[in-house]
Amino acid sequence: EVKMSKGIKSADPSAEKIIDWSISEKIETCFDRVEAMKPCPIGETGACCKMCYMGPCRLVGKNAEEEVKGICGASLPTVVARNLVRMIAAGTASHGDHGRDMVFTLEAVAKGETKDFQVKDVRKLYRIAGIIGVEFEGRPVNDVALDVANKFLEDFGRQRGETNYVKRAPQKTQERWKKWGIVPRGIDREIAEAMDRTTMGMDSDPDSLLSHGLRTALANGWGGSMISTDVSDTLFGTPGPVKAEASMGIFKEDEVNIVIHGHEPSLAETIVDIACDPEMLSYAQSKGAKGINLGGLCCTSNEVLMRRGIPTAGGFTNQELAILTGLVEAMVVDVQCIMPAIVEVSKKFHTKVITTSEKAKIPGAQHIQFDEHRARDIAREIIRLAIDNFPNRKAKGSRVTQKYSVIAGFSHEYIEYMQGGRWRASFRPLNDAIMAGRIRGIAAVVGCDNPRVPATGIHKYLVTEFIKNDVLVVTTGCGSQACGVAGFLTPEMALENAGQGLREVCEAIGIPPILHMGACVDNTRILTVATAMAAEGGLSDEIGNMPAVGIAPEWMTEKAISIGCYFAASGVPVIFGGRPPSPIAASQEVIRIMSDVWYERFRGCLIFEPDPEKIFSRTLEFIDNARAFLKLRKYEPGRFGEERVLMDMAARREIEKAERAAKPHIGIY
Ligand code: MSK
Repeated sequence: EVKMSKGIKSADPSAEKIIDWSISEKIETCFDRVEAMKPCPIGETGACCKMCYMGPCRLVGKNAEEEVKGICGASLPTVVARNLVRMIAAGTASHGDHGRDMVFTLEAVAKGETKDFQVKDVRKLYRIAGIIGVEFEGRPVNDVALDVANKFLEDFGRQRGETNYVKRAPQKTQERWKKWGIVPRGIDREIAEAMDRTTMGMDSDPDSLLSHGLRTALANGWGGSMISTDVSDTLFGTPGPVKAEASMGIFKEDEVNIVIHGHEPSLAETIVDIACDPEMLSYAQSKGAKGINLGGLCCTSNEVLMRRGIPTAGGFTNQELAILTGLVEAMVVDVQCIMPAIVEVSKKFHTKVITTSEKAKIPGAQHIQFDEHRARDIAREIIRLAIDNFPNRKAKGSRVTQKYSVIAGFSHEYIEYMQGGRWRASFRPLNDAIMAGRIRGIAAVVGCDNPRVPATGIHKYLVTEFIKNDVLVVTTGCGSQACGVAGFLTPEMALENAGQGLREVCEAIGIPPILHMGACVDNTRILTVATAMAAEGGLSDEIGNMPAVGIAPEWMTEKAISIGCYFAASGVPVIFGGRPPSPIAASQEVIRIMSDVWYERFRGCLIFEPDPEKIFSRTLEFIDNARAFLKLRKYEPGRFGEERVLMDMAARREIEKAERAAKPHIGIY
């Protein structure tokens, strides 16, 4: 029997209200199960080896790091490293599979096999073609699209060489990858090798294992995920600023509410189109509804929020709660981060859960297989089903009315555009603002929300503290929804909360202090922005050493681990928060490699820090250390602009010496 939750479970007020109601109604959610299910104390630190059936071996006890071995003789660092590498492989596989599906859709469009999609953003297609060496001048769009699709498909199965997008990284970053042997070859090859290396009797050197983990993660960041973002932009349009709404209050009493949830945009985009069809509207009216209202969850939500302004009901932990409003006629899910529990919750209401991918079926759900060759027919079938379900809605449910405005849609291209218009687009103003100290640095606050902590709470705390301290925040995935449902994604947020320097920059450019950059695959937009900033000059000439930090405050998926590792390998210090301990907590050697050794080699690292205040202070330490390394003016709130006084080298050295003397060395833990 599951003990019902008490106390604060979510920092999203609308979610908290619904959770309270679920407790009173005795409807179980993840917030109850998380209390009942204590984590395995061996598995949660990475100390359990189940790579063969002589075990599972538990590498615990006094001096386990040195003295305890598995039956095959594997040491604790070996086991912890192997477990982490398998997480990276799984995360890379998820994003890679997503990317592959997007390429298949592009291929179908290019071959004329589907009329339901087209290349919407030809400029973006040409931009990609230029990067990967596909001739585009004077050629039919679909011929270019087919060559691009074929080149990307090679990236999945390539056995030797480099993934196409490796060359996008700054030269110096690539050199580090070459030096340490982690340039990714093919996406599937790195995943397969990760599984092979980590099995019983294979690689038992933790450093060697973790290096391959980084190679696999890079196959995600500069492979599967980046391909996914670029192909989605090509097919559905590159995002620009768009206004929308967020919170569970987006659902409408008098309309058919359809939730789109998961990660892939293809079906969701089609549902958005078909929902606007007058024929569908009149069908909804014939059933007593005033209209059709779409709302999103998780990263499918981010996809259609960024491009179409479709409102969001929030992130991962809100999925059961959306059904508990009693207002959802259909929850349409595609892939990844879908709790099977939604089917159980839906049985208490009239909601129909519809799975659409053969890769993500749920017992008890209705399955309607998506096929990009007949996307519009499938979308029509799903919307009709939801409309037919509208008369079955019962009075029962926890209604929420409050909702917040959201500005989203900050793609790489738009961030570039907003700093100079179409013809003079650049990253100069952003670099200048950082050099001047108006912007102290950049924090990417991204990733999942997690019921093991007050969900979305660490996100909210960190982003508000960062902007107060003139740190520009970029966000993706459920992190962006945590900000959205708190009302943080508006320019007004800057006026009320940001430090003076950041506020002035936001007002001058007309942006919020927290930039919503998309879904979890779109973390790659952050990589390309960092690359462009390196190319612009004045800061670091590689991604490493930039005054920028990546943070996943409430991470929980294997995808998050893969993302954290590709950021680390690209040169970004990364901090993972949430509940202690960590999946590497059992081994000091693995902790050392992922912090000190990786930092030495790549200027990035992945550290786990559960205390939100320490995450905050350590982020500022990384940023200030990077500023000092780059010999930028020391950040002081409200004091900027004078850096334009030209200093000779002797004067710079004096400043540097004084700063070094004033600041104790802050090491990497
Ligand atoms: S959906 S991976 S809970 S960000 Fe991309 Fe959210 Fe994390 Fe899933």
